Amino acid sequence: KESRAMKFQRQHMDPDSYPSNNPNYCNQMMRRREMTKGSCKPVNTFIHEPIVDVQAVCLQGNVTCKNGQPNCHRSSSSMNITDCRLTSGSKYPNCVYRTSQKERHIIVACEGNPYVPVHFDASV
Ligand code: T3P
Repeated sequence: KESRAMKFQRQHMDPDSYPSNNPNYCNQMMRRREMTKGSCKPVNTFIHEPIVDVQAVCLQGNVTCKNGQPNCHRSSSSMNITDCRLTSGSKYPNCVYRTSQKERHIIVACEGNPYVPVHFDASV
């Protein structure tokens, strides 16, 4: 079974593609990473940084998560990310996304031993 840590990697990690200006990036990646099965996931962020650097965020500044839980962490450095947002006219199974490149601090929730990212909370 897929662990929460593995799911985070599937949904949010893309270390090897440097933010390209491919307007189809999200349409391709949201499908390839299985976030368009059953429904179109409305918002999803991919992180273009080495996995070790993203795992290290769990040791960085502790912040409260949007849902009130205490286990979120804000990256001390800004990171290269791509936000994928479902377009308003898009109808399942045709999931159409807007792709936007950003450089932001990320906020992730961490869990377990080892203490690793399991949820992407926000970028700031
Ligand atoms: P997950 O918990 O699987 O990481 O908040 C609902 C989902 O939207 C959550 O999925 C994270 C995702 N999300 C992003 O990926 N980027 C964002 O900037 C925000 C606000 C949410």
